[in-house]
Amino acid sequence: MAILKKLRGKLSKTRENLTDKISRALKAHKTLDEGLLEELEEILIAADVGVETTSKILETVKERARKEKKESSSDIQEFLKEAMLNALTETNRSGVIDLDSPLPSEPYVILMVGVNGTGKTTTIAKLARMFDRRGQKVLIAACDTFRAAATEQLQIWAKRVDADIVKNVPQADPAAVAYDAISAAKARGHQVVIADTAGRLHTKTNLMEELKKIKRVMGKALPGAPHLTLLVMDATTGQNGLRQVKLFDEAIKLDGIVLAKLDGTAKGGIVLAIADEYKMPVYYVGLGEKPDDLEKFEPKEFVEAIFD
Ligand SMILES: Nc1nc2c(ncn2[C@@H]2O[C@H](COP(=O)(O)OP(=O)(O)OP(=O)(O)O)[C@@H](O)[C@H]2O)c(=O)[nH]1
Ligand SMILES: [Mg+2]
Repeated sequence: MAILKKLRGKLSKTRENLTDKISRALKAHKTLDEGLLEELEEILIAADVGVETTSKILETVKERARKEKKESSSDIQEFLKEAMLNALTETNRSGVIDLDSPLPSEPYVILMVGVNGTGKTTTIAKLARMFDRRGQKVLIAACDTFRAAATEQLQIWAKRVDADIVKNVPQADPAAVAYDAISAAKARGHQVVIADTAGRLHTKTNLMEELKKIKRVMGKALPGAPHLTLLVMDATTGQNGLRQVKLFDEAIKLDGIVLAKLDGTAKGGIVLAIADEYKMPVYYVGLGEKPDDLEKFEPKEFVEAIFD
């Protein structure tokens, strides 16, 4: 499968750091003894799988090895793979909207949030490209009115991916931009609205209040909007990033995550921690800086890509 091949290439750092090390450890130990378990624990934690998730995974592996009386390297590897897949799929995925299917509402409004520099604006361009390729008209709302040059950056992206844009003057109220964008999309027949927002620290209460306001005002422009609120996380930030999930979710209720910059990290194990600790689905992963470098996150493909 072409996509699996691409994923494999892009995830090479995580493969080297996680699965290659696991293979070596399995080869060095012949049985699932304490020494091997400790080594596996170290490897998983170093790849950002998270302490709790790691012990859960290893517990499952140990239990299966004991029950099925199998502990060859290939058996253990298979058990590990399955335990990881389980951790990835035991999220609230039942509520996950498949953006490949016909959109449940038009315009379909997506709100993108996250701390500074995680990849929000780039991800918006990538999503816009994806919708455009399917013939869905996209309007981007330039709600980052805070950072100088944010609107220009977005405008360049919009042009590249054939999306329309609604903007306002610097320091304008981002909620007002969101309102105008949704009204424009309704009037001009856009199927998708994607709102860019300024990067903000999850610990800054006033900035989180601003996001709440954007959400509220979106709902006034179109009942039910935003339909999807996504947190863009930077895969290279590691365990610290996990607190972002919690605090953004508490403030504005997230539907899921986009994990950007997965190509640049050896610590791709972070997806396991997100899924297992927060039961939060990862919708997409960013695999580069270009508009086509976005892939839908499929747990099975991900595990295959890092193991085989
Ligand atoms: N390698 C890689 N780089 C990425 C990816 N996504 C974004 N970037 C880079 O990360 C940097 C920041 O991206 P932006 O999209 O501007 O991030 P942002 O969250 O909008 O930033 P602020 O608006 O300042 O909060 C840029 O240099 C992007 O090219 C990705 O998936 N992979
Ligand atoms: Mg931005």
